[in-house]
Amino acid sequence: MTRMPFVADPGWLSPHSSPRKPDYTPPPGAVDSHCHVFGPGDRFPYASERKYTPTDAPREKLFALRDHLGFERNVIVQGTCHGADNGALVDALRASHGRARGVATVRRDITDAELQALHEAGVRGVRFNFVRRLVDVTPPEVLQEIARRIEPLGWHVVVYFESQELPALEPFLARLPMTVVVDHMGRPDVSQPVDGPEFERFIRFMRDHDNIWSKVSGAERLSVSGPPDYSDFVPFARRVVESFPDRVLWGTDWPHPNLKSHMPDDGDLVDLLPKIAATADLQQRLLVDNPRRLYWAKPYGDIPGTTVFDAEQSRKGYHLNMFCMSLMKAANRERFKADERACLDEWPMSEEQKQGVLARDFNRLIALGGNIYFLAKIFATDGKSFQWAAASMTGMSQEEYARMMLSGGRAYQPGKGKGQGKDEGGR
Ligand code: 0GY
Repeated sequence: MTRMPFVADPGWLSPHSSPRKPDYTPPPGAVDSHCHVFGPGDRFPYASERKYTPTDAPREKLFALRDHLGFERNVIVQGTCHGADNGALVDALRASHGRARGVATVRRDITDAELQALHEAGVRGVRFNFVRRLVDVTPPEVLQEIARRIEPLGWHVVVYFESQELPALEPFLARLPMTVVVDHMGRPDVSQPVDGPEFERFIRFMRDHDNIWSKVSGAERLSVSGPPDYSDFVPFARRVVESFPDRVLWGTDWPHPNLKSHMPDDGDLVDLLPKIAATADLQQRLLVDNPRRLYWAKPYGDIPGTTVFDAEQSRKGYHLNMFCMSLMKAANRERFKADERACLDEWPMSEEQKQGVLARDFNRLIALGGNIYFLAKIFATDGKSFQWAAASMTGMSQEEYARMMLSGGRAYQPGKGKGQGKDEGGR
């Protein structure tokens, strides 16, 4: 059966066809935490209850933009034009090979098996939308039930509302037992003072409830002064980032649905980041640490002193570990000994990985995807043993380390910090 092609709404603005390369380089691992995929409509039809029909914004274009702007990952948020049919979202998540997570829209009658399938595809949250021009509002008792259903999966809730709705929504949102992420800072009027009553209300909301996070996105939607600087938007986002550095996310909002005034150049939006998050530390938290915690948390990520060599670590360390294996050959060992730097430069490793090898910093190399069984080729090339390497990784001399191991190994003593075991170093 051939489907009728969808026709975008009259005057619909499509995303920028060739955004410029931003001057700002996001930190390694940066996440665009708010973006969408729309269609293509002939594969993933738009929902009958939609309030707008967009131009297609398929996953290939989103992933190309991610690479062009210097991001590593995406969080794809279900757009209202797809209703509760998460087909396009799931397709994009699967095609991302773990580099995208999703926020879905679900109905109360979704089965546990369907929720589990969404989880396996990479969904980590649901979206509750209170913006009346986008959706028919769902009653709070239904949302409450959905929240109860998703809680066991460790998911969170993303909410979209207009600033005037906050007082009415606050009791409901604050009572939700999970993290609640507010889109676009609850859409403040940025022509008002940043310390005026409306935005103070939002800041107080975040201060009073530590389950509330905010996306400091939406410059192109909220700004009155407009591109390329969006200068009236910046102080609002900056205030939220500086007040709650561990509860903020940022996203492009590509493909920018429903814009009327202009279509932003996504390069301009990325160049706002150092103004919104003025230090490298704030940028790291906003773009890497916070989204990682919310979307890529590993159930085994908090085992003390242990980095599990999983698929992600293996991908990260692939070239490093292949370099290590090259040292199995005597000729390669000789070349490495003759000029370590030149030899490392033949491999497409990160500079951090190369520095780790040069410094023989094996803890750092494990964090960067190295596997100790491969890294062993480095210290074997130096004529060193496993015992020497293990000692170097604990900050002990080889003799101290050997004594500790011979007298029973490191013992855990409640109340004592790491490395304070009774037998440690025989001291
Ligand atoms: C956004 C904002 C809008 C639309 C949607 O799902 C959507 O339709 O989120 C909007 O029109 O303000 O964040 O994409």
